[in-house]
Amino acid sequence: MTRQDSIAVVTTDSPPVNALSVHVRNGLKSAIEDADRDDSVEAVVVICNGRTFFAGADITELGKPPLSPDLPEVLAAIEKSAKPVIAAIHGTALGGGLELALACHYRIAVPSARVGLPEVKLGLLPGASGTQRLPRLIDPGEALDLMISGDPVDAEKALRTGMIDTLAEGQSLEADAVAFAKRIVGDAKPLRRIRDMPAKTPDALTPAEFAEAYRERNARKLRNFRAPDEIIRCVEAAMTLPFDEGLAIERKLFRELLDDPQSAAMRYAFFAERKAAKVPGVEGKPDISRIRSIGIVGAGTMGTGIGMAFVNAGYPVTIVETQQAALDRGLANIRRTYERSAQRGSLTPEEAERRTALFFGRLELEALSDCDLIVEAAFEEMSVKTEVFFALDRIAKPSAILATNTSYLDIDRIAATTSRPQSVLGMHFFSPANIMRLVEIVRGEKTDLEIVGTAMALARAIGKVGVVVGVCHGFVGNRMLEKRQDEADRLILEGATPWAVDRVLYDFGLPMGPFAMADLAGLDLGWTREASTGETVRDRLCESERRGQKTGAGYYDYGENRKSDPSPLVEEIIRDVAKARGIARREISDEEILDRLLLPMINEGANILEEGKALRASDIDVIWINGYGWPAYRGGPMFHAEQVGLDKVVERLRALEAAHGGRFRPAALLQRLAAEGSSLTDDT
Ligand code: 3H9
Repeated sequence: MTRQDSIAVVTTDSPPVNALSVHVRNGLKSAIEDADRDDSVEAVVVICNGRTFFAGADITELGKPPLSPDLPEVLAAIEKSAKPVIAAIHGTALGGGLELALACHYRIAVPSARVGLPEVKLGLLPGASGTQRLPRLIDPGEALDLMISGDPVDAEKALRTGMIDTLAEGQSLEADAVAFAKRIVGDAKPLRRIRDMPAKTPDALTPAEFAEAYRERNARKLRNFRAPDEIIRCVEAAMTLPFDEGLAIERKLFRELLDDPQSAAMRYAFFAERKAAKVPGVEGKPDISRIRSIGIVGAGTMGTGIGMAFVNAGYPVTIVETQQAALDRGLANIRRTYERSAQRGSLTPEEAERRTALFFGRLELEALSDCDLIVEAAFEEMSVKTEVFFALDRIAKPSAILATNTSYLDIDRIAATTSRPQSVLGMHFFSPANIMRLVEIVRGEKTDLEIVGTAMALARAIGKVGVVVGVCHGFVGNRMLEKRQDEADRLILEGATPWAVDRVLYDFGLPMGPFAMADLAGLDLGWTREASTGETVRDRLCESERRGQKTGAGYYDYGENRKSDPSPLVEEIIRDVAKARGIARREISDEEILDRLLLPMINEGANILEEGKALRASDIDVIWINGYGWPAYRGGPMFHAEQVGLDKVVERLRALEAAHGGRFRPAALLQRLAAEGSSLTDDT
C-alpha cells in the first residue's frame, strides 16, 4: 500500500494475471482493514500491476479445500469499508475480479479495458456475489447476457450500461484513479454499496416470467448445461429476495456446481487449451512481427473464410483464383458477410467497408511473391495441391511460410514438390473459418520447429486455437470423425433411422448429428455421377438429386426456413440398400447408437496418441471442442472416456468387437492404461 496524499493506493502484483489466490486475498483484506483504521486515509484505490486487473479466482484453487479468507469475505470487507474504495481497472476484470470491482464503491477503467463474468465457461456461476450485485447495478437482461455468454464487454459498453462510472483517459491509470477518488471525497459523494440498491426488475414481466422467457429463448443453446440454468435462478433470486438471502442461494449453487462433473470437464478444458499452446522444443515467444501480409490461394468457402480470419485481425490479404468469375464470387461473398455483420450491428458500416478493402483479388499466383504467409485453399486433390506448391516454390520469397489447408492429404508429399519442405506445413481451418476457433497446425516430417511455433503464434494472434498434429489421413479431427461417420452409415443400414442417430448425438450435446451435418455440407462433396456405384445410401440420394439442404432434400426433407423433416422416401432407400447388401435390420437402442458412435472415436484417439500424431490426449479434446462443437461440459472425447472409466470403455469395445468384428478391437494404449488403472489425460 502506498499513499498519494490522503488516498491509499493498494497495488496487487501477482503475475501472470493477478488471479485472486489466497496470498492475494490475504494482502487485500489486511490492506483494506489497515486503510480503514488509518484516520489520515480518506479513500482507497485498488489497482493491479502487470498486464491485467484481477483475472478472477485462482482456478487452480477451485475444487480444493477452501483457504481463508475466502473471496466473499474479502469483498464484504471492501464494501463495508467506511471510506470510498475505487477499483481502477486495466486489462481484463474477469469473474471474481469484476465481482471485486462491484464490491468497491466506484469503478474507473482505461478505455482498452474489458470486463466480464466468464465463470459459465468453467461450468460455474459468479460465486462471489456477482449474480446478486450485477442485477442491482444494470438491467437484469444485460446482466444475464453477460453471465450466460461469459463474454467480456469493452469499457465503453461497461460505461454505457453502468458497470463502471468513468473512463481514465490520461497517461496514468493510477493518477486518474487518485484524482477520481479525490473528487469523490471532495464532493462528499455517498458510499455506493450495491448490496443496498434494489434489484432492477424488467418492465411488464414478473421476475419468474422474465426468468422463464429467458430460459425459453435460449433453450436450444443451453440444453443439458447446468450452470446457465443456475445463473438464471440466482438472478431471479436477486430480483425477489433481500441481498443476503440471494447471496446464500448463490453460495449454495456455486458449491454444487463446483462438485458437478460438468465444471470439472470445463476446468480441464481451460487448462487443456493453454497446454495445447505449448509446443515442446519451441522456446520463448515466436516473433510474428515479420508476418505482415497474407496470401490465399483459392477464393472458395475455405479460402474466403481463412482470408476473413486474417483480415479481422488486421492483416491485408491477397487472394488468388484462376478464373475471374470465381474470384468475383469469392469477393462478393466476403462483401456480403461483412455487410451482414454491419446490418446485425456487430460491425460499424465503416469497419465493414475497411475490412472488405483489405482484400486484394488477383488472377495470377505471382501476385503472392511478397506475402509472408501463403495459405493454399485450392481444390482438395493431390495433383492440384502439388501443382500449386511447385509454382509457389518459384514465386514466394525465401522467408515465406507455405501452408496448405488440406483436410486429408499427405503434407509431406506436398512439401516434397518444393525446394523448401522445412517451410511447408498444414494450417487446417474449420468451416466457417472466420468463426470456428480451431486450426490444426500440421507438422510435416521436415517442417522447421520455428515455423511450427510461428504458425501457432499466428493462429493465436488471429483469435484461433492452434493445436499441433502430425501427418496422417485426416490428421486428428477428421480421422476420428471418419470412424464415427462409418459407424453411423452402418447403423442406418442395420435398422436405426438417420434421425435417431442425429437425435442421440444432439441429446449428448453436439450441435448436430452426422446426417444433418452431411445435408448441411452437401452430400455431393467429392461425389461424381460417373464414379457412383449406386450401392451406398449417399450414392442413391445424390443420384436422385437429393444433395442436401442446398437442393431442398438430402437425408431429410427441407421446408420453409430450412426446417427439416424425416423423409419416408429416404427410409425406403435405406431399406433397399440394406436388402441389396443382405444386411438384416433390427431395433437399435439409443445406448447402442451412442456407444457405436463414440467408442470408435475414442479408440481412434488412442491410436493417434500411440502413433504420436497428437502430443497429448488433452490436445485431442481441444480439437473436438473447438472444431466440432463437442460440448465443453463433457471435456472432449478423451476426457469423456476417462469419466466413463477406461476399464468400462475397453469392456464395451470388447463386447462390440465380439458382436461386430475387429474394427472395435480396443487400442493397445487403452488396454494398457485400463489394466494399469492409469489415466489418458494425467499429463494435463
Ligand atoms: C471465478 O472467478 C469464480 C468466482 O466467481 C467465485 C470465487 C469464489 N487462475 O490465458 P493466458 C493462467 S472463476 C489461475 O494464456 P492471456 C493460465 O493458466 C475465474 N490461473 O493469458 C496461464 O498459465 P500458463 C474466472 C490462471 O493473456 C497464464 O495464466 N476467471 C487464471 O491470453 C496466462 O493465461 C476466468 O475464467 C486464473 N483465473 O489471457 C478468467 N487465468 O502460462 C480466465 C489465467 O502456466 N483467464 N491463468 O499456461 C482468462 O480468460 C485469460 O487467462 C486472460 C488472459 C484473459 C485473463
